[in-house]
Amino acid sequence: MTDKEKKSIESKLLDVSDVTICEATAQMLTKARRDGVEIAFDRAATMKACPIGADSACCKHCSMGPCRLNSKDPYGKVGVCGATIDTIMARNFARMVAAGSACHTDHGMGMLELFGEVVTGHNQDYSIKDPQKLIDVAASIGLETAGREIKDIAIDLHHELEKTYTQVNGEIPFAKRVPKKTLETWRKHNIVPRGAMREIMEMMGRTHMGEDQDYENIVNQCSRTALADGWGGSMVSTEISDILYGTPVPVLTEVNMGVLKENMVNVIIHGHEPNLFESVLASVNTPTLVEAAKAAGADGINLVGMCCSGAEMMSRHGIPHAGNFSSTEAVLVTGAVDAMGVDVQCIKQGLVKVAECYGTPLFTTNPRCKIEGAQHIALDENDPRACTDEIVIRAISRFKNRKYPVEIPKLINPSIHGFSYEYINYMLGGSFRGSYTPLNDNIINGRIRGVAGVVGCTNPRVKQDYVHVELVKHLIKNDVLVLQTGCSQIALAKAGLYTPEAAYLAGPGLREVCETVGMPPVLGLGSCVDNSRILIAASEMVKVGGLGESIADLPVAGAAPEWMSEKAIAIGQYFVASGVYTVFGVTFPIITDTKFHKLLFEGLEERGFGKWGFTPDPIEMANMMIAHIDKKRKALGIDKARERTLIDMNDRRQIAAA
Ligand code: SF4
Ligand code: MSK
Repeated sequence: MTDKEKKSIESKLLDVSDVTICEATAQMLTKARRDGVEIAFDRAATMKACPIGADSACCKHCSMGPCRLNSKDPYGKVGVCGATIDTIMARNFARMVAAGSACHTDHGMGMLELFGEVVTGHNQDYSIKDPQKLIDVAASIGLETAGREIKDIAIDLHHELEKTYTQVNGEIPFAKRVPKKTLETWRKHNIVPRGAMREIMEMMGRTHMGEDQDYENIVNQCSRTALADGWGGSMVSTEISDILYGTPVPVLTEVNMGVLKENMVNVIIHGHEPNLFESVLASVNTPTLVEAAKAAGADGINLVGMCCSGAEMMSRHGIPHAGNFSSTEAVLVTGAVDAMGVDVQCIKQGLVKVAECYGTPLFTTNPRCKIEGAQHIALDENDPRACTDEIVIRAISRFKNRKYPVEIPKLINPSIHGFSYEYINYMLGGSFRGSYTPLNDNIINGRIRGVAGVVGCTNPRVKQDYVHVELVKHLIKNDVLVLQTGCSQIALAKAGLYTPEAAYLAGPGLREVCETVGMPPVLGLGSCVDNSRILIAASEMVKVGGLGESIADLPVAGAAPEWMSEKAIAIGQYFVASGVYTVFGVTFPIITDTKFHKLLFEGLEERGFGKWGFTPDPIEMANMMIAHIDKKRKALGIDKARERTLIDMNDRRQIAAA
């Protein structure tokens, strides 16, 4: 690169303080620039997003195109085949839903396949760790459990859950968990998923050139496909992971890049499926490997997670977490990572180059996700240790021969995670009367204004973590209890909100509840497939009573403030189809003042579902969600209770001051 070219790139780079509020990532981005290494923040600055694509105003579904419509005058022209802007945007959106749902569903199907191998005795490397969860899941879909052997229930459960993926007609098994009125709405619109493979296949076929060209009809199938993910592929994945590896309960852990240790062999696992990580956990605790690390001069082996597999292992085992999606390249810049193992999803190809610059071996482990330039060691689930021991051995060797100076940001946040649906049940009601009744009661009496799910990615096109943190702070200040998954919870953990002490940031009602129970005002439920836990919690709130008959009646809202992936769009659509108002930030692939926009942002709600919202501003986002929660409180007739509660609090203070 010439000096002139270098200068031109440098002039486009943003100030580090403008791209992230994560101090550790900022420190590493500064170091990367010093070292002449490029990471995603700098690539985002020099790669201008295509404005036509950002508006979803182009189609490349056939070779008569690609056709570009004018987002300033969307009805001014049509594609060569005659496709209108609404058809084009709906088809593009639908294919994002299909791709996102396919990712989660593929993950879930892999988990179920492993479960099948375990229950039939063909796999001895994994086992059923939570038989009670197995019984509960089986009972929830109507299987007989009383007096039966665990193995027999497990075989039936495996057989039944396979329908989630392969069934051609009928309703997926977890439709039985959906509140009655919500299910009636789905049936009325013919969107109860049959099986994920069928829905995704139909979605892809219907969005081919010359097939479904009615945007409303396309959106209907979008909902059906997304529901096959949320109440199907993702939910099976969560439930089977709990059965095989244990249902999370709150655990104190540490988050941020300071969890890396200069004097230890640092191994990072990044991706989504727990199978790899669970096996690495066994490897790093193997005495011979620990001895080998010590013989190489290390104090031991330090296993650390990132992104969603990190979030899952943090929730289940308290494994420290080094950072979210936007920090995965930055962490390599520390020079302290002795090996990074990845499986599937959200693995940036840019990792290869950064890893090379710092001499870190980067291993892909899943045949579905190889990356040019990375070393592939396949994880065979019938012999997982062959792969994971090798990763650890290579990490020890890299530690012994470390060539690069190590700079680890000295930042660590203590953090409590692992609030599964089951634990929330227990936490609120105790062992004898575990239930969501106290939650509903506190919503009805107004101490808790409502519940928000704040989830999803970080995105180098917006200041990392900033929108998540400001949004959540504003929500809890207004007495909204926040449930989180995925990379979003890591942003809040780094901001120090995952401790009971953070309740001081909450409004008086939520603070009182948090202090009584001893919980943080923000609860982490796991990885992005674990959004299914939020769906189950919402169903339980309906079942307990007092807050309406369907999920659409609940005073709840959702947000993905810094989303980037197609999986996030699939998640958003299954929340909307389930009845939840869902607001996205960053950008939204749509043109306002079109029929398609009106359908997503208004029409779906009129049909009994939730609806989409959009704003890049965190405070506006919080206010939109709070306004929706208040609208639902009013419809339920519980708005007055909240007014009284707040007046009571002020009254009490005034009385005390008098
Ligand atoms: Fe153009 Fe129609 Fe082909 Fe799309 S399907 S590229 S709008 S001709
Ligand atoms: S990893 S999908 S960046 S949450 Fe699930 Fe994070 Fe989003 Fe990937």
